[in-house]
Amino acid sequence: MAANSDSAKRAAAARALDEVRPGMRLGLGTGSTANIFVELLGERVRGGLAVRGVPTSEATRALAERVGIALATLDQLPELDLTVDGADEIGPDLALIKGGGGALLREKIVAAASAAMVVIADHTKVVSTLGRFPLPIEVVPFGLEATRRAIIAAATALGLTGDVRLRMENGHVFVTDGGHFILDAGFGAIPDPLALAQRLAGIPGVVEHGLFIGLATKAIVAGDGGVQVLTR
Ligand code: ABF
Repeated sequence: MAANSDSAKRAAAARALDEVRPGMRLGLGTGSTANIFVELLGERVRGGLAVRGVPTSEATRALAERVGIALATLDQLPELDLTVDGADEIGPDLALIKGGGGALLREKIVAAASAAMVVIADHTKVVSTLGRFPLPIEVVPFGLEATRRAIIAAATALGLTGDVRLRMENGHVFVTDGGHFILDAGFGAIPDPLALAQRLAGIPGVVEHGLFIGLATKAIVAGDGGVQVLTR
């Protein structure tokens, strides 16, 4: 059915629209798959569907405004009904790696404020063990090298090794919407994501990491075989 990645993303995004009810307060994700969802949602809104959205990035804010979705801040709507977002990897129990797009901090805050989180993706994102995709870790610029070493030490304690690299973009350090940097940690397979998440959360310079554990309630995954719904 979904012959390529784009049509798979579209199929997953379209299926996620079935989760949306009138009056819902929605978290709006970031990335190319979430963008398709926002565009499709915009079509529904222009057809009369009343919802309010909280964007997870400035990029999503701009897109959602353009397609006519009524927006609010998370302070105005601190409890959301549903967040629909993409992911870089979907592992067992719907544990995720997110942050390839650099929006992981707002994405996690918004997901945590939502009663449900639906992940939309093409089937290539589903893995049996997280870690093929380098783990994004958002850090404060102050003490960057000390924080980087603390991350390596935390991983080493769990038997994980690999490069931890500062994310660059067009020859400049990538800066998040929150004014932080991102370290991409290529640890390879992460057999115990919770243990790593707990250790990373204990490092002072780490603002947030891209392991989303216990947040996704459903994943809608599309590929050549059609659309599949995964639950925890
Ligand atoms: C966001 O966008 C991120 O958390 C993730 O890094 C990325 C996925 O993007 P895409 O849908 O373009 O693959 O969801």
